[in-house]
Amino acid sequence: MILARNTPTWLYLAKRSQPTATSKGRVIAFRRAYHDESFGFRRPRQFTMPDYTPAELRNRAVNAPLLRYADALRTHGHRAASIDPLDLLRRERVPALEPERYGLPDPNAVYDTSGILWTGRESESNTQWALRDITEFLNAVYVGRIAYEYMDLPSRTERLWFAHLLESQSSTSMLHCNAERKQRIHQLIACSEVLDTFLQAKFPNLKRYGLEGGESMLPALDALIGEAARAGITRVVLAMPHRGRLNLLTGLLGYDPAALFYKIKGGAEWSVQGGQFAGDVLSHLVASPTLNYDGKEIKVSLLPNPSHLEAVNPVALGKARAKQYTLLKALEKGGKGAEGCMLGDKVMCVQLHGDASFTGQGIVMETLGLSNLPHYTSGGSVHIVVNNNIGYTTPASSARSSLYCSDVAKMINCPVLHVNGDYPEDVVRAVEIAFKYRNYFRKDVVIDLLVYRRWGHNELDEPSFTQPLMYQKIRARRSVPALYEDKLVNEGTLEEDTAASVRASCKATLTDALAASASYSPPLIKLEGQWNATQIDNNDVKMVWPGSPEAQTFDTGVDAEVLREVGSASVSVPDGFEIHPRLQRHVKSRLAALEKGEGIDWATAEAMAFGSLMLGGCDVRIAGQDVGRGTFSHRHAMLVDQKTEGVIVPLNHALSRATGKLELANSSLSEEAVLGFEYGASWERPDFLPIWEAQFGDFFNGAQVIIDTFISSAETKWAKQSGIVLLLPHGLDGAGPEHSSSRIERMLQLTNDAYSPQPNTNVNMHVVYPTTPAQYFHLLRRQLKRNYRKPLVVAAPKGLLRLAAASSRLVDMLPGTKFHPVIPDNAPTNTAKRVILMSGKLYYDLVKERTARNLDEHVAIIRIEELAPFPFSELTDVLKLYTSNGTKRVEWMWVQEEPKNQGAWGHVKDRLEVVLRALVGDGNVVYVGRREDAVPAPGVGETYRAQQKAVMDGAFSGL
Ligand SMILES: Cc1ncc(C[n+]2csc(CCOP(=O)(O)OP(=O)(O)O)c2C)c(N)n1
Repeated sequence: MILARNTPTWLYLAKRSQPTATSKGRVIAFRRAYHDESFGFRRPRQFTMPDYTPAELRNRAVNAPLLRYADALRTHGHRAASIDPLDLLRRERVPALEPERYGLPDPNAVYDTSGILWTGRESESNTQWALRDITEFLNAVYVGRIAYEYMDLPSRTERLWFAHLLESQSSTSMLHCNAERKQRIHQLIACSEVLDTFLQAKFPNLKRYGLEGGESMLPALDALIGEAARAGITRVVLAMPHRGRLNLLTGLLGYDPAALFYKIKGGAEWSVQGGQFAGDVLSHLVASPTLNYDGKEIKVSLLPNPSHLEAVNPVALGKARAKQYTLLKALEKGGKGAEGCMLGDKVMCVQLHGDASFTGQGIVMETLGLSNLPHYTSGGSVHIVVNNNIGYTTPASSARSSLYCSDVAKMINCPVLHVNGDYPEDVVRAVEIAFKYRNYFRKDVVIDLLVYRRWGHNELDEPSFTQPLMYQKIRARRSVPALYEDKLVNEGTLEEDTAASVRASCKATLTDALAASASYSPPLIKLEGQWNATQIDNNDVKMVWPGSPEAQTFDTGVDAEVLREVGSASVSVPDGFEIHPRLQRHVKSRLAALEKGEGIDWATAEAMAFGSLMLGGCDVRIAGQDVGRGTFSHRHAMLVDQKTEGVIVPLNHALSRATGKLELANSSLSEEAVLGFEYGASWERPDFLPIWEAQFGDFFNGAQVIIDTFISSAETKWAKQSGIVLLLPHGLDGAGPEHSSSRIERMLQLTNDAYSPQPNTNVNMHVVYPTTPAQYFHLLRRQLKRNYRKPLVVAAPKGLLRLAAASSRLVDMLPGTKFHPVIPDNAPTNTAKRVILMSGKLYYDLVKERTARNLDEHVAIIRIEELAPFPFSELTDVLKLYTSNGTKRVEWMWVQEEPKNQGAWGHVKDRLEVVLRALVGDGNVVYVGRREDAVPAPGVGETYRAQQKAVMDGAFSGL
């Protein structure tokens, strides 16, 4: 371990720490084996600290008061530490820190500290310390400008790890501090101040969310990225909000200030060919530079984010994990094997937060909750809360119910380091310690960086309207860079002239860049790296933008032998693996359907889509609550051994020639973070199919922020493609208001689908309501069998999953077959009196009812399977059959089971009119469905049935 090299104590610790299997025992280990490892990931090593030696234990008993005193300092030191630059934290006297309370009244008394303190001098046998020295020592470690909260960690090993590290390296200076490092810190914070001053002078009306007061954020990140690079990490996925973003971009991430000024003056950040790029605001700009620390390269990707604070957190986590898998896969492809590559070895997720948002936003808790879950951990994120103790105008006292803004992180037993941002060297030290923890244990860690905000929320705000006293204090302060400069000059690390020339040179760079911005033109955004070209079905595919004329969909059909091979692999059970007796029927009926080539249900079609993509080298991941079995107990893509609870994914082990993998990620009970995570993963590479399934469709509304601000808009705002699929079980079946509707109307409203036929349809996301397994099969495959990527929202089946009428034949999936946006009626068109246009599961009820009423000859039922983009031309072709010489021969009717203000009606109405007017000059369509309602469906069974009957009666009345 890297740590062991640094100090003798660490060598000692590393030698004494032995990897162990898992603390939870072998059965659980086995149960989790699939979840932790089957998708190619390796679990991080686990460490257990050995017990104290017998002599140490004896001393701990003999000197129990001293032990209590030392532990009190470790536990309560943070309550007295000088961590707040403004000293606004309510600090009380902390009696627990006084030795007298533990029966230790005499400062001169000498105690044996072995097994109690970890002074780093154990090897010198110098364990006899006077109480005065012990007090001084413990106060220096625990009651300084860094405060630690680690004593509540449930892991004894982690607690001891902290105590060892902090006490054996108790110097208040940085772990690796030298003059060069100090000068770099100075350069970063001084230039940050120069930028803020420059922007204020040149663009006084700009909201720049400056970093003044919080400049230590830059050396913090610099130290973190540098430590990561030195430890062998090659990628950092970084998420951050508005505060100080411009300072970070230009100060550390190499963002061209000319581009910044061009943007400030109203220019675009990119130019895009063939897209519908709208761009985003200044405080969401991005950069992905490759930085170099001591010869080690590290690529830092600052992700774009919406204004919704903290919403980007799970996106970053998902991207970081997916990136890790890309690297593992590349290793395996190169025949290197991935054994040496543990989670977090090469990729690190870093999340910056504001104090008010970190405590206030629920997605923070949801994302933290994912951090150590199988299928979700990325090997530990480092969180830095840039804590200015105020949010907009809300003081900490009204922003949180807890003492610290970081307290939410305690729910995952995450250590927290609070550090005073006025002291950049302490900040760097805190960051280095935090990184060591993350890298040793591969778990999340939080740095609460206490700073202040010199101006209002933005520079146009007046903060003393609401915080007059706080701002009196702030205005009386010299800036952080100025104070640090003084310190370095006083200690002789920096010449005054050098300090001045650092600032002058930063200013000159900005002045030149401002002049250059007049002739600046934004770069053409390109599809780079894995997004430039990929392999789909083992063929090289050059990727393009969705709006490009070259954008196309390839054949989604698959050979019958391959379908049969995949289908039977999907239910193959290895010898000795005991599946639940009731699943025997599931296996048999799938095999029988494959044999016959008909009666193929949705789960089989899905498995065949997954497996065929895997054979083509693509990976598939389906995430959400209980997805392995499936909410409706239909999928069973993950089987559980009845004797051991061991888990297999048949497609992974039985489809041996597949080079892609299937990951079934049973998620925590979250929607927003889990969808955000999947969405972040979708940004990683195009040969990957990420699917999020809601337990019931309506629960997506807990993730609405992700859908609004990422899925539906990222291509337009940020030129980001995503092939994510949302499976949202939809349909009224008597289950009441909340399990009936995926609110498909909202998805449709979010699309930019055109109201009339357009030559080039680049809709922001596709919304479909398929009625057959074959349609679903083609849709899933279509997601990857294209040279571009597009989000897909599926109103997914519930009751249809087992409905025999809603099954498909193998021939519907063979080469040459495809997804049909419109499914016509097979009945003769010349006898039809009415054409019912509709979408989704009601089709099967309508067909049954039509036959029951002997109306097969007179009513045509036409399914619109793809609602966005609206299939103008396909529908026109079908409806033409019901017209003669430009006049209508039938009555047009739209039938839906959803209330009128819901379902697809609002979306289709105008578009149907356009189609019909063009065909027959009259766009009139009769609406049949539920009337307007505040709920998607009633909770009273009788009412539901009466309403459903009324819809049916309406559909066939008057014939
Ligand atoms: C979800 C959400 N709610 C409200 C806002 C409006 N808003 C922007 S910044 C801000 C204050 C944020 O405070 P904090 O998280 O402490 O960060 P700071 O601006 O102090 O750095 C608010 C309320 C937002 N952007 N996102």
